[in-house]
Amino acid sequence: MNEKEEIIEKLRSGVVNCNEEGVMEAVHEVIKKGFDPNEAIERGISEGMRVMGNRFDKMEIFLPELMIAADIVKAGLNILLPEIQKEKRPMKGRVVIGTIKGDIHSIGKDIVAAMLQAYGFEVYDLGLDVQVSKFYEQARKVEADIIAISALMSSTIGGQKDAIDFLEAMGARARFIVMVGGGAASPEWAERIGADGYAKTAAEASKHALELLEGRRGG
Ligand code: B12
Repeated sequence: MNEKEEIIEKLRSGVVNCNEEGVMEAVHEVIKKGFDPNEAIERGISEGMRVMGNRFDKMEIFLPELMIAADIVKAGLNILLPEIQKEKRPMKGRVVIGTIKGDIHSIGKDIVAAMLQAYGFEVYDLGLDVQVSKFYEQARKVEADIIAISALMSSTIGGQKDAIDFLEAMGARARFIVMVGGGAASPEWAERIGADGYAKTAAEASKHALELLEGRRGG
């Protein structure tokens, strides 16, 4: 294993083993050695969180352990996300992003927001538990191109449809590209509610956002 792979593995296993010290050491090594922070987040930290998510689903771990892992992830992201934002690229478009009302899952959304920034988007992050009308209000205010909505629970996913219906009701649906994602969403769901795009990971979301925007601008 080369040095970069070792650090990525240290990030992944650090999250899985709730080893905050190990994750922090690895995060600082990523910066010191000049490795790509996107890759460290996607293949290291996010992957570790996905493993923990699956263990939680299978009841191999319980909520306290999951919350410790989530806190470690957030601490690591707090240091790595600003590194991504340092990479200046030409502005591609504006995105308003948030986790839908009733839903406080923020990790995936934060990663998507950071990755979009890395791809050159100007990102306005509304945070979590965001009311449907807020997406429209902020998008109108900043003249956004894309509204991106995250939902992780079957009890909150309906909010993505409500947000699209709200845009329709305001006569503004055609003005914005709407992307949906998060554990509860799927390509079928996106199609059913009339969203313009769906993606499974932050990297896919960023690529797809560019494609959708280029499509709208006529290539
Ligand atoms: C971490 C976690 C928590 C943490 C959240 C910490 C935080 N600050 O975010 C805590 C412990 C607080 C928590 C609380 C709860 N949780 Co929880 N949680 C999870 C868990 C384990 C992982 C989520 C995560 O962070 N994954 C890692 C990230 C990187 O992945 P991701 O979120 O999927 O995001 C990626 C993609 O989806 C995509 N993406 C994300 N957003 C978007 C948006 C767009 C536009 C696009 C294109 C793409 C995209 O890109 C991301 C990066 O690659 C999931 C289980 C799971 N397997 O997902 C349960 C899970 C989501 N939680 C669940 C539940 C029920 C709850 C609670 C009600 C309590 C409970 N009983 O466990 C509360 C919710 C309170 C509320 N009102 O929201 C359920 C939901 C069930 C359902 N289907 O309805 C799940 C599925 C667990 C389960 N199987 O029971 N949770």
